[in-house]
Amino acid sequence: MRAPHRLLAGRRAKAQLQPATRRSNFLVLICRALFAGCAALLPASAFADGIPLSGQIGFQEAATPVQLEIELFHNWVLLPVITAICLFVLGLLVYVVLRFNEKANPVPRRTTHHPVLEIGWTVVPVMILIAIAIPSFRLLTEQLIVPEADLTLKVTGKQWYWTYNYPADQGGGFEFDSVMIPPSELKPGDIRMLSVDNEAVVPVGKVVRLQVTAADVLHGFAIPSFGVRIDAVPGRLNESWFKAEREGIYYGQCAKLCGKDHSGMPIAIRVVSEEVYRTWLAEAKKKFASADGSQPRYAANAARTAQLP
Ligand SMILES: [Cu+2]
Repeated sequence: MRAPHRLLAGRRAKAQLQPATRRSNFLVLICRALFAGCAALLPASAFADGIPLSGQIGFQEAATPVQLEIELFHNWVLLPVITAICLFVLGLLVYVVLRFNEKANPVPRRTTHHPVLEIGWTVVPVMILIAIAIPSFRLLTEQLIVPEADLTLKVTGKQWYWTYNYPADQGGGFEFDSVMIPPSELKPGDIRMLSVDNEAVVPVGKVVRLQVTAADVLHGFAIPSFGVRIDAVPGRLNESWFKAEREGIYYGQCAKLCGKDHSGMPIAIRVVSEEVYRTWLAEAKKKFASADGSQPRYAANAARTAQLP
């Protein structure tokens, strides 16, 4: 049995936690337990980081707290609600078909209004929508209000590749283009339509502020494992953030129809340890210091891709 003072201290600590945080922590624990259970039944290859898998249903594995909350919200709120509604409507339809068909009910009642029923079927869906909207808006707010950031990554969408800029005041001061590797030049280990020549690199466990814009038309910067999806709009700077909790490489794609090579501008973010990040930063500084923009490289790749059957 626990000593009374320790019990009290535990209760006090619990009381200090926000109820929403406690609930959310509880859900996170349940989700992780279920995930671990399912993971044991599946081959290790099913959990490769940050890529969609053939035959996959559901989300890519979460690598940030925001994406984990999105998964919880979807799996434990939206799915049960929509399943219950579908079953209820199906039940009503079956009941109506059986009970009120011409044979079973030859003389129909002539009732046309039922105020209680009408108010009920208006108010109940409104209540359901409000119940869904509250956690949904909380999630949206969490995605868009950037906590104190450890580093900033500026992203510019272009037809049809991404440019990443590492600001000088954070040890950067360079930018580079990230262009998809054409299918004809893939090497072993590369992923068709997802691998790029230059990946963006960020340290693990750090809050990365994303500043996203576009140079020509609307693009969408979306990384499923990070729970990030934000429009890249010419003349406008949109902000989001992520905090990757595991090392690995995470892929995303442009999420706005932006032209003929919309499908050919993948996003690849490599999450590494702090030391590896420092080393990469020093090397990238030299490598990209004299880069004058690699639009010619994109043009050359595009020309090669166009020749493919
Ligand atoms: Cu695009």
